[in-house]
Amino acid sequence: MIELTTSSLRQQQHPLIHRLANCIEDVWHRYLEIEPYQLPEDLGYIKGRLEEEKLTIENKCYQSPQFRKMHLELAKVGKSLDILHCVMFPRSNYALPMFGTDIVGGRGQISAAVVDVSPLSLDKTLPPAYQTELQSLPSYNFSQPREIPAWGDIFSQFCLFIRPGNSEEEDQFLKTVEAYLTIHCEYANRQNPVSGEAQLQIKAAQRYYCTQQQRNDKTRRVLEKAFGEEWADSYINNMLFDYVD
Ligand code: BLA
Repeated sequence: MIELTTSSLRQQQHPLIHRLANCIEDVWHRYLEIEPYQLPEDLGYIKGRLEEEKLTIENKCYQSPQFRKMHLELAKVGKSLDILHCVMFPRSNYALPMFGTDIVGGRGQISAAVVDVSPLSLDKTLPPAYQTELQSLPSYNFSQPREIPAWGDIFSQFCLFIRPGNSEEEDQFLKTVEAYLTIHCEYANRQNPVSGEAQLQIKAAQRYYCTQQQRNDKTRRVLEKAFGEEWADSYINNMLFDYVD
């Protein structure tokens, strides 16, 4: 049932969002042993009101041996705003970065397209083998890079944050996300679990990542207008950026 409604929402969204949603699911299925992740009953398909416009949210969630929660969210606000949000939360016994991507657009134009694999280590760097793979990707000069906000100190040097200027740049963004995601899944498959002190550090770093993301006022404002302050706060803390202590 959720499967069907999810497929229908992406068909109404900006083509880049539709393509990226398909791409993310394809890579997940190809590389990882995924299983469904049980969402709280009322959070699969959500409708609210943003001023006079309808806000619809569709959530898809999976888990795998390495990932506690792999969350793909599509949201549509009336005819004016289309959103894709995706985060892969590693289990705390896997020393993996956080993969995250967000696309925000409306009326045919994407205003923000961001992707990163954010380090969760104390020294805030990615593992050397991981860096080597990212560095070997072809570089591309996007015409409209955007400035990372202050809370974005969680992002790596490989964070890509742009406003795509044309369809070629949209294609390049999609290719970059696919490449980051593929490197991420292949790297995850090569890792062995860690324990003890290392696991405590991973938990602390995930908590910091989530508390910084929770400070994104632009996300908060959209959700507050449609659902009110209390619901938005709970959704951000428990669904978008939850952490395990
Ligand atoms: C920006 N996120 C935004 C913007 C909106 C949202 C409206 C402003 C767009 C713009 O400035 O052009 C809204 N994003 C949402 C909503 C949801 C969402 C409502 O995901 C969910 C329902 N955000 C993430 C993740 C990353 C991220 C995983 O969720 C990165 C890995 C980044 N979004 C991000 C950044 C900005 C943004 C860096 C720009 C913030 C700014 O410029 O202040």
